Amino acid sequence: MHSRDAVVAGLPELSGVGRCLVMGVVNITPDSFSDGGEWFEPDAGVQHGLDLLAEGAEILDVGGESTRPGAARVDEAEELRRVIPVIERLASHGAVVSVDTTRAAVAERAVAAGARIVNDVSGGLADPRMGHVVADTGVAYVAMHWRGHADVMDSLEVYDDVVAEVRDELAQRLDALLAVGVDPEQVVLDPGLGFSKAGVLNWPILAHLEALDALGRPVLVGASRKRFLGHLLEGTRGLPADEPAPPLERDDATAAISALSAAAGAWAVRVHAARASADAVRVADAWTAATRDVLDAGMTAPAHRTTAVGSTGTTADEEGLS
Ligand code: PMM
Repeated sequence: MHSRDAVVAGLPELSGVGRCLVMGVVNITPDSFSDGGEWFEPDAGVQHGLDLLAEGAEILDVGGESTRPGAARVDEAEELRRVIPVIERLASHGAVVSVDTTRAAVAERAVAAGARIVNDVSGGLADPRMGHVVADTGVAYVAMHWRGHADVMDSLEVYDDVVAEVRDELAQRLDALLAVGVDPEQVVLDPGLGFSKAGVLNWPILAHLEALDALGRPVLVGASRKRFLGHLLEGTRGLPADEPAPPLERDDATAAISALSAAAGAWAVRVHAARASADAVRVADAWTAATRDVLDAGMTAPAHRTTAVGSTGTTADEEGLS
C-alpha cells in the first residue's frame, strides 16, 4: 500500500479519494512572499477561500503569520485576530479547513472554530505544547521539516545528505509526537521545501519523495511559488537572467511539480493557484492508472478502457480530440 492511501484521522471525506489532494493557500498576512497583502481583510480572505474551492481545492490552509525568510514574528493575539474569523466562516461553508500555525494556543482556538487540520511548519518544535494539543483534539496534523524560525532559517541549511537528513529528522518528530500520545493516523509529513533549504537542495528531496514514504505516513508537498522555482526560471521568456522569476510567474512550474508529486504518491500538494494543480493531479492519476493497467496485463499492450478516467460522459467528438 502506498502511504498516500493510509487513513488520516478526522478526514473521512478525504479518505479513499485515491489521488493526490489539493490544499489551497489562504494567507491572511500583509507580507507573505508569494501573495503578500492580497487577502489581508477577512472578507477578502473568505472570498479567496471560496474561489479556491471553486477551482478544485479540497482543503483550505488558513495562515496568519508569514514564514517568508527573514520575516519578523507576529504576536499571538494578532495571529488569532487574523485567522479565527476566516476559519469560522470557511468552516461554516462546509470547507475542510487547515490552520497554518506553529502555536499550540492558536491551533486549539482554530480547532474550536472549525479547523480540521493543524498545519505546523515547525513539526512541533516551535511550541512544546503543540503535540499535547494535537493528541487531545485528535485532529489531523501536518508535521513539516523545520530547523528554525524565518529570521534564522537560511543560516541552518547545512546538510551532508539532504534527503536522508530530512527523512531522519521527520522520523524523530514523528517519534516525539507519538510519545506524547498523538495517534500515528493523525500525522501527515512534509519535507518543508524552501525551509532551511536553498535552491538546489529542494530537487533531490522532490526526486526522492519515496524516501519519506518509508516513514509510513502520507506526504504533503509545498513547492508553490517558492524561491527555488524562481531560480529555475531565471532568464526564461524574457525575464532577467540574473534575477529569480517573481512569485506570480512561478505557477506553471508549480503545477508541473504538482503532477510529478502526485505521480510519485504525494497525499496532497499545497498551492496558491488551485485550478492548474487540480488539473495536474488528475493528469497524474490517469497516467498512473494507465501505467498500472500495462503492468497488470503483464507488460503487454494495454487493454483499452471503455470509459476514460474522469470521463464526463461526452463523446470524443463533443470533447474535441484534435
Ligand atoms: N510553506 C509555506 C507555509 N506553510 N506549510 C506546509 N505544510 N508546507 C509548506 O511547504 C509551507 C507551509 C510558505 O509559503 P507561503 O508563505 O506562500 O504560504
